[in-house]
Amino acid sequence: MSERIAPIEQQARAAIVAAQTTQELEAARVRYLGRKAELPNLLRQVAELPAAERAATGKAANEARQRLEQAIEQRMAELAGRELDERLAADRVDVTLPADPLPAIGSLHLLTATWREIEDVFIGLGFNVADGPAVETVYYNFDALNHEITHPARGLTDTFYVSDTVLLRTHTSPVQIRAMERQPPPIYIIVPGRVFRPDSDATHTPQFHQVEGLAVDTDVTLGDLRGTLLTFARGIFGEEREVRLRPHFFPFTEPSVEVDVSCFNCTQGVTADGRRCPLCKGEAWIEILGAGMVDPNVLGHVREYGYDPELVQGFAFGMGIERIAMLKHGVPDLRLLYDNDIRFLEQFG
Ligand code: 2NL
Repeated sequence: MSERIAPIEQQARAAIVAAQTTQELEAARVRYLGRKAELPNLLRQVAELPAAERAATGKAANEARQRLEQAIEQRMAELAGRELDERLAADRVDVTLPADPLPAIGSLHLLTATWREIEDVFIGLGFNVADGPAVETVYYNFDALNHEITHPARGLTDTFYVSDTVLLRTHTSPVQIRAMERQPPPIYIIVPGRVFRPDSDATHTPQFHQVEGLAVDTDVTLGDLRGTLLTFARGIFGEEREVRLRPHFFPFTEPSVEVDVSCFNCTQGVTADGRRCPLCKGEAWIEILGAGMVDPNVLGHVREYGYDPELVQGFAFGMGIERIAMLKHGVPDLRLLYDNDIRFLEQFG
């Protein structure tokens, strides 16, 4: 029996060396050392040998098995290492490559886009963009802007008060007072920003956005205001637009006007299919903002900074960014701007 051991071992060694994958090597292990393999079978038969042969044959077979097990283990480590290297090389990802297809990169929110479009028009006219604090004092928000002590906007129901003298700004006008304190005339600025009023219904949110504008110089007229707003209306709503100024009242301007833009959805209040225009309600005009000539009393509050109402005058205007965006894009409900429904947001890429 002992003479059969060496050829089996040799054959097994050849198979171990020939195995090129861990799978092939595992198959060789089963074939040469498995339950039904020749060498283990031989080992089981050792017990039946004559006593004189038993020890030497058993020892030889056992040592052959141990050598094979060791050889398999060694080869297994080698092949497993090689396979891991190959897998790592094949799976390598260059994280600096662009994804394919390119992922959606999102878009500006309609309010942000509108904010920037408005800025662009006024920057084109030579205005600078200013900003300032959202938490203001009663002085900058009302007193310096010629709001009578009895003006309803000053009441607790129309303004978020932090204390008797501190509030959340109800418009961005206070920034314009602050700007005049820092810079003598001429001044041409617009002030976009977040403002706060305690209204909350289908057409009002307690937080919204405004752009105000201010021009103070020598020889500034209502005609300059009209021309500025006409350029604005055409820049935002289309080159065919006209503007119309109607008398109004604001505490900080005198005279004051409300400004309409000619409807961009109809002609003379009638749509192309002959019906009353739903956008302007058949009026042919749409109100877009309020404006006026800066009240000399307002300039009086910054007289010491170079704004003598006898020497300079100015115009000012204010508009709601939400309103401009909704009119321009036909958004039917203010809340759509704040719900962040992806189906709405994606329409303004
Ligand atoms: C409106 C009307 C307006 C102003 C805002 C203003 C600012 C200063 C001086 C004078 Cl510092 N006026 N701002 C003037 C007229 C109208 O806003 O309906 N906004 C939505």
